[in-house]
Amino acid sequence: MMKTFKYLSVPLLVIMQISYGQSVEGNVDNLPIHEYELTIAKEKVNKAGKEVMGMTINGQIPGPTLEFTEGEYAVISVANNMDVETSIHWHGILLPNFYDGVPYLSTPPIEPGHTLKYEFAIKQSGTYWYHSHTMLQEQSGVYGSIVIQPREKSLEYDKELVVMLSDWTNEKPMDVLRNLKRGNEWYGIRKGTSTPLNQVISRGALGAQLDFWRQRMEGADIADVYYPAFLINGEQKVDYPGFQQGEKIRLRIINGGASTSFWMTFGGEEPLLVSADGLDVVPVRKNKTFIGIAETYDFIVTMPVEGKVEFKITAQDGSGTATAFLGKGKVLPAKIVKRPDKIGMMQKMAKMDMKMGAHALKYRPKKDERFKMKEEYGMQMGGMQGMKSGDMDGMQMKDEQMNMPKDSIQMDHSNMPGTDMPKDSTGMARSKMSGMDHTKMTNREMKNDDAMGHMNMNNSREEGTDGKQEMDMFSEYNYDYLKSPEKTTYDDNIPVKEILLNLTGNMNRYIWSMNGVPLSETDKIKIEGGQVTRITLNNLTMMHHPMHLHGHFFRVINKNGEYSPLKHTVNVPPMKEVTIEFYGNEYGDWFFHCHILYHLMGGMARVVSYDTPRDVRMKGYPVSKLVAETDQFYSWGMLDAASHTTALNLISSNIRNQFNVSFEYGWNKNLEAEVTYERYLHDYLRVFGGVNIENETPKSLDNFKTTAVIGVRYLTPYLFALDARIDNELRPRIGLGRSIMLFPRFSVFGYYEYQIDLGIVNNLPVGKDLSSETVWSAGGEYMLSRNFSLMGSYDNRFGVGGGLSIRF
Ligand SMILES: [Cu+2]
Repeated sequence: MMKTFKYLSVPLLVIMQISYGQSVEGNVDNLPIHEYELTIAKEKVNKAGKEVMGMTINGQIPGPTLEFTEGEYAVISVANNMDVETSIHWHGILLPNFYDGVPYLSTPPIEPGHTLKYEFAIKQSGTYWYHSHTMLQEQSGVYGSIVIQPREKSLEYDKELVVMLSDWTNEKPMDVLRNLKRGNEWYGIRKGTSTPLNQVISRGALGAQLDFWRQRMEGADIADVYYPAFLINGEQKVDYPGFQQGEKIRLRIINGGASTSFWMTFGGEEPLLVSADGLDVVPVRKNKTFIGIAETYDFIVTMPVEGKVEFKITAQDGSGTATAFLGKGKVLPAKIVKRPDKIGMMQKMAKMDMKMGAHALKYRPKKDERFKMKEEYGMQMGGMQGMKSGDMDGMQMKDEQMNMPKDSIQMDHSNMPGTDMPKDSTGMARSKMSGMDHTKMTNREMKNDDAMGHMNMNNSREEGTDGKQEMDMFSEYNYDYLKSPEKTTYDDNIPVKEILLNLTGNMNRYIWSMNGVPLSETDKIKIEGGQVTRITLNNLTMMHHPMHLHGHFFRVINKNGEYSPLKHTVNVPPMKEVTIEFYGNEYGDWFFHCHILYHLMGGMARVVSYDTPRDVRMKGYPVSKLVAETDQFYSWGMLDAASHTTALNLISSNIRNQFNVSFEYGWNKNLEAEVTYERYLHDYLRVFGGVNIENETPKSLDNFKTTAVIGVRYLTPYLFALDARIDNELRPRIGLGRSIMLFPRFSVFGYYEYQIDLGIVNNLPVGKDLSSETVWSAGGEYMLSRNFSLMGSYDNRFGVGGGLSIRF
């Protein structure tokens, strides 16, 4: 009975299973028990040339592979030997809500010194993984793989190898997030992915840059964090010499990266992609393949007669690679994936007339503006009248991606049920259409290319491509190569609930949300058992978001129609729309979130709720604690120690609130200190109030003047920071500041401030004794490291000087 999970297209059986509570699990008493013990501890580890504190499972990173057979009953004890709470989430596993492992939502956290026993029936097979769902612990090493063998083997191969991919930082993950929150440019500089103005201009992209700046965007973005190492099974380079010629090796590849998606390439002959997110797909020969964060893909690699096969992963932004070798002898190299051209992407996007800058933090979070938002922002269809983005996807067909004409899949599905496909020795479904005239298809493709010639947007012309241009700059990310061997559709009679989620984000403040509302300001998404929930994910940001739904497999609607694949994680490319749908056969509350950990912590998450009574065992573990993790205060400071002035700035900020303390002391003994509290009305606008102390009066520098100030701060189009205020003597003041990176590491900045003293409070007639004051400064900053910069500036009060800026 439990086998039905895989093919939710059998609605009758599924409906019969719906009865909330434990009964969904059926009788588990007779299942063979398979036990594991895991211990999570803090330990010194060296993954990237430096010994730092990491978090290990049973003393290792990644943790051990948990192996099961479908039909067993898993009992996994997780002991917490750390001084902080932890948790384990079983990613992609269908299990009772209580054991899903999201602390405070479905499962209690594992307190320091405590052990939690997770137990569930294994109702599926395939490649999955597990990881901590507490804060950023996954980045520190709390992840491992799960392999579940099917009751009956569906694929033929000789050996298998788990391949766990991840990213590694030597920094404390919370420091990484703090640096993202403060907008530190260092990570981009460090990995060479920043796009300073000199490069933009030399590429003739100033117009595009201005277009981006006008919409308050710095540029096209791919990945935010600098990683000194990317890992395969915990190593930057790893050898598996034990495979013999002719053997078929099933690679079970899992992306356990905290914020890195990868391009995978293989040396030797084209590998056979056989499964995605744990479930079998119609096998397809495919080499260069994208793996989003938290996805899993299984490939069967046939060992060559001679040499060892290189398996290479390249971080999506081209900032690093890792390699595994299978076999012995001469290396059969994997294709090199070129670094994406961010300036080129920006130019193309500017040309496509994309409307950016949708709010990541709306003014009125409770007001439903989803559809307005979708209409206003995103891909504007000006340049491609009458075409839907889906059409665009469907039109690109790269030969290298498949050994089967994709086009044919669009034909009448009823004629080609997947089960009718004969299987060859590798278990590959040999398509009836594989003999189809391939040249003809190529001609058609080329015709499409011609028709759309003006929007050819091949942004990564990697080696091995025959130079064919792509329609759409993100088409290489679509899932059209994934086809379920079975129909995945639901019965027409089942009611469908449609949900629109615009994916929104703000790089300046590193706030991530959906529909402009972060997790901390929203209610649960109510869904119903016995219904189909169809979610349209409309990405209005410049980043990819790998969206993961707990406890369910959803259909990712692609060109394969009724045979669209089932997945647990779907990558949504920038400015693209992806529709997923799933059948409600669960109970409880499930997390739905972006699997970039830093985006999840930034608020890009929702609770999907069947609105069933909360498990009594969750008493004392309020969900508000989970929500609060996404709305923490982050604090940072900066000290300028220069020959002409000393300045100190301290900021503490969560999503809506910010505290600022600033202190400035010039060589002429001018002193100004200010404490303000500000409230973000939306991403770009905040109101503030506070106290200002200044000794800078025309008559005497010993005379301190304390004033109360209120005002607004606003991030203008073209990214100017505007500060407009008035003090209790009714003196208005306006300030404007901007910083631009001219060269790698080198930025210029300018600040202008104008204050008028109308003398109103002193009861002088307006116009009499009117004085004004102008303050301005301009300078440059050269970043030495994440925390240090050399700076020099001219200030109209203090003159010329230079010194050191320290970020802490
Ligand atoms: Cu994201």
